Amino acid sequence: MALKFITAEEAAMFVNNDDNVGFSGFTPAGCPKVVPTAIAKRAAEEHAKGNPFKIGMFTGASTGDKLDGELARANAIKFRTPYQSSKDLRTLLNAHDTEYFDMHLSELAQSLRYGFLGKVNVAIVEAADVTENGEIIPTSGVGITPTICRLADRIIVELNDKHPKAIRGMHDIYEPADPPYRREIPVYTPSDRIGTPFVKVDPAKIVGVVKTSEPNEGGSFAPLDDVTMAIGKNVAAFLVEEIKAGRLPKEFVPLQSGVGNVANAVLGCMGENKEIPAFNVYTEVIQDAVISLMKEGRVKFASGCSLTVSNEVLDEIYSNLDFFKDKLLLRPQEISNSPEVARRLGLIAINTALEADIFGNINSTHVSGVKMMNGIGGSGDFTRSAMLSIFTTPSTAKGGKISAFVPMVSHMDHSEHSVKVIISEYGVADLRGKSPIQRARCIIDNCVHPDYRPLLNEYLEMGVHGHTPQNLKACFAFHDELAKTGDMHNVDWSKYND
Ligand code: 0RQ
Repeated sequence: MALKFITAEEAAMFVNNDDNVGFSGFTPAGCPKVVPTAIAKRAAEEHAKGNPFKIGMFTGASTGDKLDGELARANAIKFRTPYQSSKDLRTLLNAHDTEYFDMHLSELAQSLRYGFLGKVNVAIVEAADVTENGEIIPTSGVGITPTICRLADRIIVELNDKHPKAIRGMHDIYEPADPPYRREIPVYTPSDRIGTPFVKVDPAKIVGVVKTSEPNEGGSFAPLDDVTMAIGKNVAAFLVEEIKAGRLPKEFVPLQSGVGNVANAVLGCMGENKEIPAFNVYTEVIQDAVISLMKEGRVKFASGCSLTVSNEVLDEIYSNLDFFKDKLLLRPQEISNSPEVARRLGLIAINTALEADIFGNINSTHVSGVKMMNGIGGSGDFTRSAMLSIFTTPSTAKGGKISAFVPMVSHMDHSEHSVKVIISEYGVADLRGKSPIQRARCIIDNCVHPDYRPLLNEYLEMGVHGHTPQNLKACFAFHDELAKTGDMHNVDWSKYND
């Protein structure tokens, strides 16, 4: 069947008010750009005429500004899942102008197939290539592409020539069967290929192909500061000790690491520390540091869901496909983030916390317990199933006025039962095998900023009995004082301990 080439504006006409739209990609990598922008323009025009125009949105994870940003600014989003990191969208969902369902990324594709989240009317996918018989080659991120293409009534392809057709072969597309027919996902090492190099769709559903040369929206990383470097070095030193003590195999195990500056610094420090053997990566986002370590032979293979790299690094990969193609594999998030595979491979999972409590619970999502930052993303998929789950965080935020360590987290994403180790710029708290009070002492002594250690020790000495000595009247005093005075230093326990 011949492909029909259309403009972005024509493509936008296939999306109706109240439709649920699935988008390809994972982080800005692999997301469509010109069609979402045209949909946002269409929404603004309809709103100007007094007509409603809002869509439900399923994506892999966060997206680029040309997707979440444009649609949020046009107030065109009715419902959004599973993860976002857009400033404009964050404003909408914290004001309830957009309903947001924050969910584990590994679960989205199957939740769509099971029908828990409603119909997928349209799939809009970025491609490096598309054939007349319906083979779509994704670009630098996969996300939920195979599932939305299979479930959608209509498929729009954004064919982006910034991504060479020669990346065919860098993807491994596999969708598991649904219960009661599900079998194991047969990934036994990070480099195992289990699927096809393309997404196969019914070509009759492709309503149009939009050609574009829109550049990737890859960001760059902040220069490493003392705090991120210290965290990175602490992680690397801890892992070296674990190998020496025989608690990690000397061949090492694959690594998952979250997104952002701290994660990039941690990987850089691990690569520099030659006591850690060259390792494999089994993760969701492959960042710049993985690529530079691959060039040095320190990372042997990386399996992920996206190349969330800066544009310079993406160009470098595309210019050296002979070197990179057998060392990188991009999979749907149902596979890259599969808890089954994470448990089998025995991953070391390293993710970042917004706040932690002294008993080892983690808040990754809600500022002061109420305002959504981004979402849980893949952190839960990996943390619960990893062989060794680590959370990193700077000990303070906002110039020291906020302690990242508090008596009780104001929202809980990862419980004490899943969190094995916490690391700040001050040191490492190994929580394994410790009771709540032992964990609290360990975190206060090793990770908390010295300014806040006395306050948290006093909290433990308030005379509460029980296995976990939480004072339910005082446990949110840090947050209370932040809200009232703008500084957690001002906590005065006498106000809470009557
Ligand atoms: O605010 O931007 O105004 O300066 O929060 O904090 O230290 O820059 O950290 O960018 O690594 O993000 C948890 C949000 C950390 C991220 C989170 C303020 C701080 C700053 C950001 P400013 P940093 P990062 C893989 C795995 C969940 C998903 C996940 C995340 C801003 O890592 O979204 O792990 N994780 N996915 O000042 C108030 C506190 C604060 C605070 C920091 N306690 N209270 N504000 N901030 N701590 C990725 C995917 O799943 C795709």
